[in-house]
Amino acid sequence: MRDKCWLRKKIMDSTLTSFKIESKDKITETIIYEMNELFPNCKRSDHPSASLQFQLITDNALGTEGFEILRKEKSLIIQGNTTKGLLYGLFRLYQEFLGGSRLDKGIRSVPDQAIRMLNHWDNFDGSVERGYAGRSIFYEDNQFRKNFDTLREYGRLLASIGINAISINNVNVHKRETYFITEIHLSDIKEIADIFQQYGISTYLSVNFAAPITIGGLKTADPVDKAVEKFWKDTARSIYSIIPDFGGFVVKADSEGEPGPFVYGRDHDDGANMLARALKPYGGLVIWRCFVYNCLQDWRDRSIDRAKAAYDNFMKLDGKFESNVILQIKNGPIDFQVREPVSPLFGALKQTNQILEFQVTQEYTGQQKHLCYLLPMWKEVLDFDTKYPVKHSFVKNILCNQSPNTKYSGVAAVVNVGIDDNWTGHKLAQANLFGYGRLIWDNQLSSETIADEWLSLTFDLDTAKQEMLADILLTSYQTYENYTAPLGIGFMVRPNHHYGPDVDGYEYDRWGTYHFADRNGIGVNRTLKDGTGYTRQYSDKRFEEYEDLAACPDELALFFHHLPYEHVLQSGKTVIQHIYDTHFEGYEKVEEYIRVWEQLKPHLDEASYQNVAERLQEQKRSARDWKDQINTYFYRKSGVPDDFNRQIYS
Ligand code: GCV
Repeated sequence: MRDKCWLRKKIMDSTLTSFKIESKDKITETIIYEMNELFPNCKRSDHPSASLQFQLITDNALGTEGFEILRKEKSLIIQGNTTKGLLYGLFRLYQEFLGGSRLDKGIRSVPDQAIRMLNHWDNFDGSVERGYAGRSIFYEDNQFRKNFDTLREYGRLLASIGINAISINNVNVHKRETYFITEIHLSDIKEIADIFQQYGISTYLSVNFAAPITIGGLKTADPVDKAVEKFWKDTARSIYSIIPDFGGFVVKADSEGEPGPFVYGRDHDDGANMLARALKPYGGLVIWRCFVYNCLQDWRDRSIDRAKAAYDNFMKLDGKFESNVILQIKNGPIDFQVREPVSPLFGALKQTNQILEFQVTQEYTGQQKHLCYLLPMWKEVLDFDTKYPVKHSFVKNILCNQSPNTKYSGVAAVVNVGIDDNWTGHKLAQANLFGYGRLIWDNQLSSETIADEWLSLTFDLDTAKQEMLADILLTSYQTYENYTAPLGIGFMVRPNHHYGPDVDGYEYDRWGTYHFADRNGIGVNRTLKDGTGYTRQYSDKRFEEYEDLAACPDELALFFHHLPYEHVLQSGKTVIQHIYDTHFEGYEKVEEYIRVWEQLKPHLDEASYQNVAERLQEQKRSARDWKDQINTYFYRKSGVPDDFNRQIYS
């Protein structure tokens, strides 16, 4: 029995008795199904006096996805311009009812971000790259699972949090998945796309730029080659003849071994635009990732800075892309570390459609063995002020305002879902999936509100106990940061699988992720003055802040500066004492989480209790490793003792 997550409760005592929808399409049928599921007392009726009515209206301000819920005496009315809007309204109504609201004031809601996407890194063999919740929900053993009930439940979960786009295969497209765009597999993909479409979700495929060679029999994938162009045009025609509402392509090119236009001396606009022209007649989009960097770096060469790569590669192309190309930009310049500055492309790109990319799957944040509620991090990114001299200079506004086509902007995230019964491995990691959807629909929601919403939909706790659990969620991101890599430094993880500490694991490797710790200090000098010059990729005001050590925020001090261990941070602590303190605090906090979870045991269902209890023990074991390895490493390097004489192994 799969976990129904936040949609587990039916409203039995609902006053709703009947409903009517004035249109007929796939989403309408889905609404009817949902009505029966969520409000079992509802019956279909043609009486306009029904106590819940769905009305298709014309109200431009609601757009294609917004809704309004109104109360008129005893009746509730959900209005929208489209059935998709009505569907979102229905899920919202459900949530509000469970939250105890009778909706006397009504609700009007329009999503803040147009594209609200999830990216699966699932492979046809059933494995999931950076997946921590079991195997793929789509594939096993190079076959489609065809487990449509699961997919329907998944579509339903995603619609309930407002997701409207999904890519269903890994951006690292291996040989077998390259064939997804051929007739061999398109009918299977259509079955998946049809299910998602009923929930208002468009399906995308990741494609391999070298497909013209690997499956097209051509000698080249050069984007200006006529035969290559024809290959992609024919491919697009064939896809849309089978899946008319296909979303488009997601592309990782010239990155970590994936092929791309650089091979042919072309640039990324050449590659993206060629694909875009093939999809354009059908309304398809090309989502082109900016995660392009040199992954064969020589650690001896201090002049290369991986952080600069995305900006260096794409800034010069601003304004050169076809109207249906969207650049997808990771939230930070490196790779989903627990702490990074916001990518300098936000605010700088002014004439390019853009999507921000988060990672819900916890590759670098504890791999769903550790609790790490990521909403506070995502809020910081969306609320980050780029300080460019424009009216709305926050990332959340820039995504839309600086995309030439506002409909082609938004947020995407690598999802944390697998075939595990509870979808996310760690039960509490469901909060990240739920919260991601809620936050990108409504950018004003706080991490606290989202935690409360999720907790009250998911557990049956009284207010005091729910607060205890909310406190665990809300402090968990800071806790994780505390016991792992300090002050924005990143990548002190074990190579390849990225779990557990290994301070020098990447230090002499080719990936460009170094901390440069020696006996005097640690950190990467990225200043313009005498470092890599990365700071100059930001707006003038942000440049000045990051360049100047006295102004640079503590949490990013080592990302931007190489500092002596005895340097005093703005907090008043030295770098080395900060490292010791945060590592002891982080570990102790995990011990506290275990105590709180034990107190909550009598009030939790057995499966959830066990699931989290086991993982908290692993988190404690791993946090202890982190604490002791990091503290010992820096004690050995610096020779500076802890002010409080706590145990550090030497
Ligand atoms: C899908 C990181 C991950 C890779 C991932 C890559 C990406 O490097 O470790 O597994 O590849 O990001 O975002 O493309």
